[in-house]
Amino acid sequence: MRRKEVKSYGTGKAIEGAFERGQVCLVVEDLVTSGASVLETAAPLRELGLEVRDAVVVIDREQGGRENLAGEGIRLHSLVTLTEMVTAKELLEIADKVGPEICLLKTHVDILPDFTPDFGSQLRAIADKHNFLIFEDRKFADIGNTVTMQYEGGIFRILDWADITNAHIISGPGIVDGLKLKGLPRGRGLLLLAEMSSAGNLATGDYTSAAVKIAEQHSDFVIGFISVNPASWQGGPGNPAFIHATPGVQMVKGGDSLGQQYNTPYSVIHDRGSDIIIVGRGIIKASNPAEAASEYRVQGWEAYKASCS
Ligand code: S5P
Repeated sequence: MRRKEVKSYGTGKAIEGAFERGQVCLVVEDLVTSGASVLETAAPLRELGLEVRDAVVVIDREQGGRENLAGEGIRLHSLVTLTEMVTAKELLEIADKVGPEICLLKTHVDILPDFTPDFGSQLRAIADKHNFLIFEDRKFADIGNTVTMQYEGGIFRILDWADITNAHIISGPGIVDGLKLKGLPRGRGLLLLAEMSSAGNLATGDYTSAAVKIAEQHSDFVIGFISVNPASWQGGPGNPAFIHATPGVQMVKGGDSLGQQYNTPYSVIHDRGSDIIIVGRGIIKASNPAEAASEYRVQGWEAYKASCS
């Protein structure tokens, strides 16, 4: 074990443990950014004659750590890399920056590598400061009894901090009854996935109509839909009080390599009759997320004004 601070009392040793010169020592750390911390550990180990050739970390933040360590003769092994991952800390920073531009912040708490129970209250404070709602994109899909527990319990306690969550209707209306049991007394709202943006998805035709029917039967708790083209729904999108939120939005039409399909803000709001554009990578992967969020907001608003005239 390497002490970060060498105490003057006790043994006063930076490195504790049973070892002999010439033995190989594997460095274990939680996270590597530039690799400086691993190198700080390797130096005193090497001074004592231990060989350091490899380091194992949970998260490689891909900010030069691998290369810097290789330069010092240490091979990096990581369980996950952060190219695709946003940490809770980064999410809170982004939330504060994009806050003035958005009406809702949609989260996936179960992908945060550093989630802690105070995440919800921290995000809540930012939401209150900028006056946006929090939408946890949990996509519940189980039977009513199970979702009551998934909504309220576990480590995420979604019910405590998310204004809105969403559910598939694959399991039938019982899922809405279950979520409503917990959410309605807390003033929460639910979006039903009536359509999806991904290629080949099965939420079409009768399935979409069934979502509308279930929403109408639970209009005290269901506030609207995740939809892609509500203007084209057979029999119409139902009660005009329902909100339509549409994912799969970028500035240009296209898609990703895993089935996502993108439409433009104009197409979504003006042509497809939706109310809210849901933008993921178009904002969080932008070099300036606040600026990107502002552009999406303006384009969405212009499209809305065009559809009013
Ligand atoms: O049908 C859907 C429903 C949802 S909620 N298609 C989606 O893409 N989503 C979510 O919207 C998806 O989970 C992701 O969080 C976001 C789209 O992200 P983007 O990076 O492709 O814009």
